[in-house]
Amino acid sequence: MSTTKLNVSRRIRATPYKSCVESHGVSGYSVVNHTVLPKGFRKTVEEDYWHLKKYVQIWDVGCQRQVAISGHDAAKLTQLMTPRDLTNATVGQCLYAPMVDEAGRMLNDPIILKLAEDCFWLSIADSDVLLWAKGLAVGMQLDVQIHEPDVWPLSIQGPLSDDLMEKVFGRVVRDIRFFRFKTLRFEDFDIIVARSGYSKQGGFELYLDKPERGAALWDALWTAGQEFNISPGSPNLIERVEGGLLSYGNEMNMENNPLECAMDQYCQLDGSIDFIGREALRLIQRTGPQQLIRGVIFNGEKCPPCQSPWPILRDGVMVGQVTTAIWSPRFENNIALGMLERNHWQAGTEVTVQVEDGSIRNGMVTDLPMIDHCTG
Ligand code: THG
Repeated sequence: MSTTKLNVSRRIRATPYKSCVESHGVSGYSVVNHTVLPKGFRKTVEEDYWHLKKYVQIWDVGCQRQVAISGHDAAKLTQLMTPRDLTNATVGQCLYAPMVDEAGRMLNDPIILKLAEDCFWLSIADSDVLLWAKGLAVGMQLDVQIHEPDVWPLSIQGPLSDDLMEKVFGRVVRDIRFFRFKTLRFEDFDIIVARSGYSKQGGFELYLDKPERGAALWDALWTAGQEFNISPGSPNLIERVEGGLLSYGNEMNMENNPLECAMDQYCQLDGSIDFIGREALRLIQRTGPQQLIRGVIFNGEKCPPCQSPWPILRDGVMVGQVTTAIWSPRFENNIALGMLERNHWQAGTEVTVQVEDGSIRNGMVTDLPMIDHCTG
């Protein structure tokens, strides 16, 4: 039985997997892209963490909404929206891409799926990309169609993902390369299956476009997953922080640029491609970013959730802010993501963290993803 009291409506949308997550005892939801995101089941976040690193989980990530851009100018508009070079992207490819405004500020960080030469899906994080895309298309008189398709991603994550997926879709799933997708058959319809997902444990994302078959898809995976000790789950905060996976609205927002977000590998600033915000980013690149997202590990008892940024100090002077923090059972320490000012972001830098419960903790800056030797 669900104990949550979140009322859904047409503004806060349910997903096609609603009855499935409820029957598994979902304990709470977040709301992303005006859609519910189930965040917990019967296990604690720590139990979920160990389970995710050992077995396989099924996640309702229907909140990963798609902005579909198609038509003659689809490739042009999609490229205008991101500094990531899409020139050599191939059909069947997924590309993690910062999306910026005219000042080079982060608007979103979607995964772009190239479905055809003239059709792209932006699988978005939590901001209204549809409005930005439509505004650009109208303002620039582009020949495109833009809409939010009735597509509901379902994620299979964990080291046993391949074994589970092979049982449902056949050996072909093993041939899907990282950040590529294939169209596969499920019962009597086709479904896009990508090797991607919001964890570092490996897995797949299934882009269901038949919401009325959501429960059937979930049930088939659930049944096949029994021998692999499958569990219902959700993006795991501990695993995500250790893995250095960023969350739009938490680690970054419209005040940040992608260079601060350590996304320089996704920014083509040599002038060879045309995108909105290019000159602004080139200017920032010339001086280098003033701050950078880094890992922080800090001591003391289990920290509370980070709801407002926590000051990071060095010798009593503020040099950054924690954006997300949680206790890691693997490091047996608190771990965090945070923005560190220049001259203070080098791994090994000793800092203190002002936690929201009033306590002051000793900590150290780490590389991302966090690896064992960071604990010293
Ligand atoms: N899957 C899909 N859509 C999404 C997310 C997702 N939209 C919102 C949000 N998550 C976007 N954010 C991320 C962040 C990191 C990654 C994916 C989406 C990710 N990064 C890899 C890494 O950091 O190791 C590498 C990506 C690459 O090399 O291109 O996977 O999870 N559908």
